[in-house]
Amino acid sequence: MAVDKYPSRNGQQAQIMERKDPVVHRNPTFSEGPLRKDEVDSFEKNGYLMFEKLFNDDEVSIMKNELQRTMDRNREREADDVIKEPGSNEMRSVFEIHKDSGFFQALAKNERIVKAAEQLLGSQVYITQSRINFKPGFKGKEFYWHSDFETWHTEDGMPDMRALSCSIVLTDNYEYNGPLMLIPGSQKWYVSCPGVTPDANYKSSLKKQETGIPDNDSMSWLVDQAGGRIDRATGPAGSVLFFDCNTMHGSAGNISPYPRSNVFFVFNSIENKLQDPFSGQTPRPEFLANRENIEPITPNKDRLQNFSNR
Ligand code: 6CS
Ligand code: FE
Repeated sequence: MAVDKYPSRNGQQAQIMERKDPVVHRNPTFSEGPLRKDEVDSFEKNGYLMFEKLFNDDEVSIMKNELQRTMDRNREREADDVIKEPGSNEMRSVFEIHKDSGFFQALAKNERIVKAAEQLLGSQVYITQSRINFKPGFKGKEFYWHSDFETWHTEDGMPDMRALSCSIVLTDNYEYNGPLMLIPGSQKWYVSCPGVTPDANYKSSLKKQETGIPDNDSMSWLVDQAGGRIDRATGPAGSVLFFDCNTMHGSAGNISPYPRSNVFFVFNSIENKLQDPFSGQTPRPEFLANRENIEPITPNKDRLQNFSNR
């Protein structure tokens, strides 16, 4: 098995280690991307970058319509890729949407987001995971603090930190409807988590993550290194957040009447394909971690209107 640069959940105590990979993988072939130098530098420093209204109101209304169709199609479906909120039958997430409808397939290839991902990751990219998070009003529960990479490395065998999430905000995100919170600069540190991974952990972790979460001391240390700052991804529908795979993030429950729905695409470098999980366990299912028929994305310029089902 490959050397484990980022051990975690191996029965040891929690530990903070330095990141061993660059945050921005600068590559002259992809440096002419859509992001300005100050935007690239800001992503490198903070571990995330938000664009207000990267998609306009017409595009957002198409996306919301598709979101509703996805919800309606999946509501009665008992399947592993449809996740319900803990303690209720409300929908929490639907996975693998980039293979589902023609619309989300096209959105995942939209050049506005793909070219930014290529520029930051310094290579062609593919989608390793996608999902919609619904965060319904009143009933949407929290996502506890975590680094996505910690899970993707340990449970999915993602070798290096060379992936990022692109979250397209489909409802206005306020301080009070459970927006994503991020710790600036946390992407530079890897929190090796205590405990071991239970078998088939994903069956419970997608509702409520209890393994692969930082201990309180490491979490406090990360917030201290950020000067006590915890940032929030608030903004109008159509805004897009890019965040590094190792940025520490989480979100609180939503007791407001307003849902907080997002589409997530996780872009991984084509040079960072999944291997065997570093936990030594069997790989998670394809709907969470794509391994089959991996091809780099060809960015698509087409208008989203062309793919709408309306
Ligand atoms: O287990 C996973 O892959 C997912 N879980 C969380 C809480 N965030 C990232 C990812 O979608
Ligand atoms: Fe996450």
